[in-house]
Amino acid sequence: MLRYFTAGETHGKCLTVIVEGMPSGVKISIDKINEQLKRRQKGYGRGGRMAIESDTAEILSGVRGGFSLGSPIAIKIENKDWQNWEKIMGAETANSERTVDCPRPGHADLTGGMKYNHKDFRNVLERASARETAARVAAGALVRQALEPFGIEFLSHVKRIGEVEDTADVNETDFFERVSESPVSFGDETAAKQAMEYIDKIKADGESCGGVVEIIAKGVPAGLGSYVHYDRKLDANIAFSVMSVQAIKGVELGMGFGVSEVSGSRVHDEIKYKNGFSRMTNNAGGIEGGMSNGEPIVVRAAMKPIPTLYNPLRTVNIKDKSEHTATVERSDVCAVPACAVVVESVVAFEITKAFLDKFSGDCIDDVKSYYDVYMERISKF
Ligand code: EPS
Repeated sequence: MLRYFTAGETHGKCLTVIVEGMPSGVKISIDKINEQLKRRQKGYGRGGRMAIESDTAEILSGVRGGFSLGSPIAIKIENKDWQNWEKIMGAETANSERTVDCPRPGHADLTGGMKYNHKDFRNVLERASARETAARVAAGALVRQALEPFGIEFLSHVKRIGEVEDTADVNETDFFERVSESPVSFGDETAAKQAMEYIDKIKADGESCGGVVEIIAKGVPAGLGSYVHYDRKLDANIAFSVMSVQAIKGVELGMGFGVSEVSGSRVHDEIKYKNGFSRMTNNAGGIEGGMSNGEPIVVRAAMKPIPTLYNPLRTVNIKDKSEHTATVERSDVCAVPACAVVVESVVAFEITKAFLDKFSGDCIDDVKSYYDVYMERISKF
């Protein structure tokens, strides 16, 4: 079973991720991991930190000569900012500079402090920070390489930033090229301009903003996941992993909440047959009964505004319980384009996991054999 663990604090020495369950013989490119890490660092509205970091993966184990060994794969991403924080964050000696006393509304600070008995909220925020998502992107970028020979690809874009929606059609031929060049990962240039003006205004007001991201997985064969086991349902596992991303407050598949507003005939995708089964529409977002149905998998996620406001909200000082404004930490005004890359990565991880569960094998050649037999059988169904 494919799984991963991350370790690391935002201003600690480095981030680490251990991925376990990759079959042997998968061709691994470190450049492909670094490409995704670079994508995650981009986006209009980010704070000062991204100018300091240039996230790069170092593979410490589990890969030899460009191929996975079947053993756990450990990846390290250095925090360049560590040199500015060593005295504050050191494992053996740490001083009390930069203590955080006034928890930010909307952040893990207060409840995390109560739960782990940390009176300095820095001990919470250092781990709760979205910096950890760099490790998750590395994990996703690593494992999705196992799916490349099977023609499965993952795409993402930003659908909304605060009040500004991108209404461009994802099916336009050059849509994702425009997205990759857009500072806000929009397909429509006019809307992108409006989104950037919106971010400027939000920043000037000492505010932050969220948005909606959309992920599309293409080439996923029918039958990943399960209708039999609640805990193997593909939509359930995707929703879990997306919801586990920092700042995500909502997840939708296909039509999502829209299914509640119209009658059944306008929701359910009619079936046709031409060299195999397909659907006439894709309101289900590629998943029916907890299983992929062969159509593209479409996932949307809502990101809340980042809780650090330069014009801070009211809170209470932990020391004397007096009314106070929240502590201001350096942060991003808008990280929605980065969030799209993170959600794309966790969706890629989940789909790779479901793929390797279905076509389970210790080496990629066995996986390929099981895949071929299955595809041959369902092509004649
Ligand atoms: C982030 C690094 C962090 C934040 C951001 C994401 O760096 P720093 O705290 O040093 O500025 O910019 O995290 C948050 C917005 C948050 O609320 O934790 C990154 O690498 O993406």
